[in-house]
Amino acid sequence: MAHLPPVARPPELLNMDKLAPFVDPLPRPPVAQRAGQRVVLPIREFMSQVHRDVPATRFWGYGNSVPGPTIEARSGEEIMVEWRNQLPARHFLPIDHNLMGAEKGVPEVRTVVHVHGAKVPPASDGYPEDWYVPGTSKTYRYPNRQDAAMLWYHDHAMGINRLNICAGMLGLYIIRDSFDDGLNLPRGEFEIPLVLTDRMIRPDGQLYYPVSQFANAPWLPEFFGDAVLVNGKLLPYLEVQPRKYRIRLLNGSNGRFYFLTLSNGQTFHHIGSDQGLLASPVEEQRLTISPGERFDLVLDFSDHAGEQIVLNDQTVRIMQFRVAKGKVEDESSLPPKLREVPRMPESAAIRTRRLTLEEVDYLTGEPAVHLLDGKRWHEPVSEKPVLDTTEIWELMNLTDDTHPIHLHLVRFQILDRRPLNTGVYLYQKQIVYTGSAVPPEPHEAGWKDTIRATPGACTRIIVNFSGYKGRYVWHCHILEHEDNEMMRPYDVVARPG
Ligand SMILES: [Cu+2]
Repeated sequence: MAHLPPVARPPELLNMDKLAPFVDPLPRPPVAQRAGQRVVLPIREFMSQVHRDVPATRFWGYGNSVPGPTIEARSGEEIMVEWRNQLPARHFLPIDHNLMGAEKGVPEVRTVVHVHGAKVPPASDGYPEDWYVPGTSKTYRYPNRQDAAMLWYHDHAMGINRLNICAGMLGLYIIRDSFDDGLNLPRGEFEIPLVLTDRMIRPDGQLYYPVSQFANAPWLPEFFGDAVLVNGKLLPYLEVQPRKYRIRLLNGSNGRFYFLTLSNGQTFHHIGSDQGLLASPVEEQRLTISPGERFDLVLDFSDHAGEQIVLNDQTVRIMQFRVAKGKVEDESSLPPKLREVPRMPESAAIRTRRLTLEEVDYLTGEPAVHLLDGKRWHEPVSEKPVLDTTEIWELMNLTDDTHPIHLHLVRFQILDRRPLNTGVYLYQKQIVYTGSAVPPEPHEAGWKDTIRATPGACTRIIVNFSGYKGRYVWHCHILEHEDNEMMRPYDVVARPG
């Protein structure tokens, strides 16, 4: 079992049960302004109200909103983004100086931006050690040579990533292409981004980040807040017409998984995964989304005129859809066939890597660390796939938790998950499967960049390492794990000879 450090008693927090529900309209993040191919985004401190009855909250984010302005780009059209660090000199969330890259003496406030899901040259990928301090800026190049998909940008600074993202440093990045346009899916005002982030909020509106009882080692292995922000608001409502909507959903939370249903039992038409459209829509009544994942959905309210429908996470209310009465013309489509997703055959792989996900508990009572392949961040690079080759990565999860694993640069497909005897593997390094391989769920059968590696199982993914040579990272997207060693560099290398 996980060895958890003792948690310091949190201060009084906002009582979510006493908060008036559905009094704030759902905000839509603004679209980032462009001057030609260029975007400039300041990273700064600002105040924003999360609820009508709660005093304004201090955030650190992009532009003036959480989520930040949405960057819109066309597939194949290169853009440049200048990310300006205009943050204050002191951090307002608890830094743990024992974590890799956050040692004493390293500047407290630093940032570097990664566009999650983007295929970019290494110098623009936001390598965690490429952070920079307030008063400086970096301009990154995004070639956008990839299919239409909803990506997202966020902080990736070494050792404080969980704090920076918790403070508000995230936003959406949407790539569009003519194929997607041609499907006539709901668009414009009928396309709604939904960004879910859970937070702990004090009655005075300010963010709280939990700490251990050790003043010199405040890191905790997980963060779950009971205040779930949707596009930066608590319990918002959205007025909709009785017609189809396209919902672009991101789980931008540090560690929370959501289990989403609609109060009227209505189905979600799942049309796309992290890296773009599925082959055909998948009907679901319950969605499970892990940190970092994106779901592209169509919701059809045409049979629900006049209804008030609540989006729930298990038993917790998240937001409300208010469907107008009457009938409207809906010229949009939900095609039965979307985009072809050619299955990558296992025979395409030139090598298979077996990589463990492990949790190490210290007998001394120190907090656990999570490791990839038993290695820490600073150990020599061990994964060096050759450019334009295909590999199978076997993610052997020997822990009791699901870890959402994300690889930078690439898109991949999941082959299967197979339960195994973790004890035998840990102590004898032998694989004893305890069941047969389970194929991906239908909504996972498209292109992915973040995959749930389930506990006590081997999750196999197949990856073509195309795009660029150079150094990237792969990591768990539970940010508390990522900040404490559950991240490794990997190199895409030239073909030998
Ligand atoms: Cu993890």
